[in-house]
Amino acid sequence: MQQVAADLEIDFKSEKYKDAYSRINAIVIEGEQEAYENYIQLSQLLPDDKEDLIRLSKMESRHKKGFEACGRNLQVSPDMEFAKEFFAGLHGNFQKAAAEGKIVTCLLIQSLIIECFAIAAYNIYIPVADDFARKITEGVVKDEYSHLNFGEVWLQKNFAQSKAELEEANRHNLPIVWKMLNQVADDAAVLAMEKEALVEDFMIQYGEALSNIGFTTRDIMRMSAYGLTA
Ligand code: Y39
Ligand code: FE
Ligand code: FE
Ligand code: FE
Repeated sequence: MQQVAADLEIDFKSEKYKDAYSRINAIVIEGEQEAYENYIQLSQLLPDDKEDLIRLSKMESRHKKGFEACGRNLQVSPDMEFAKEFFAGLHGNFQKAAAEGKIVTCLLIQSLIIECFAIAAYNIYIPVADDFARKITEGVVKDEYSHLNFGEVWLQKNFAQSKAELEEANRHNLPIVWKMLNQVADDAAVLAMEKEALVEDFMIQYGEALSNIGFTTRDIMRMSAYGLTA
């Protein structure tokens, strides 16, 4: 049974909650900003999909504004320095891939890994969020499914020539996600978001995405095992 904020009597005004929120809120704001930039960069790498990708980038910048409002609503100032550091690994790998024109790697990092991370985090957050943040997050998560879908459709169409690069990019980037989850677990717990629930939801989304793209169950098992011990 999913616990809800009302049953847990979460004190959104406590110093402990606000302290944890200053980092989680910052992560989400920084994530949305980087997602905005990543889709702009992808629009330059994929001229045929330019309009769609620009549209996605605009959604990301709206998400950022929504989450900034969530922080203000709780009178929390987001710790942006922490958040930049938190994303540094995936950010660096995306930048490196973009510079080398490795579109498949860029799509795996942003449209599969980061979108699945966002979907898991927002799904787990919604039932335990304050009323203001819940409404914002419900709107945002619908968009994130459409971003994941963009990546799935593109990679499914180009599966044969992308498969090897996807496996390589998975091997380099999935361990980073587990490190990020471990880093944020204590703060997430203060917000009544359990690490086990985050991991479960992430693996369901990511596994489904890999399956939709064309990987076999056997491939997915093998790919999912990377970095689980990170
Ligand atoms: O595509 C997007 O909008 C993704 C950038 C946003 C990522 C949000 C990352 C959320 C991780 C939060 C971890 C909280 C437990
Ligand atoms: Fe977003
Ligand atoms: Fe997104
Ligand atoms: Fe390698």
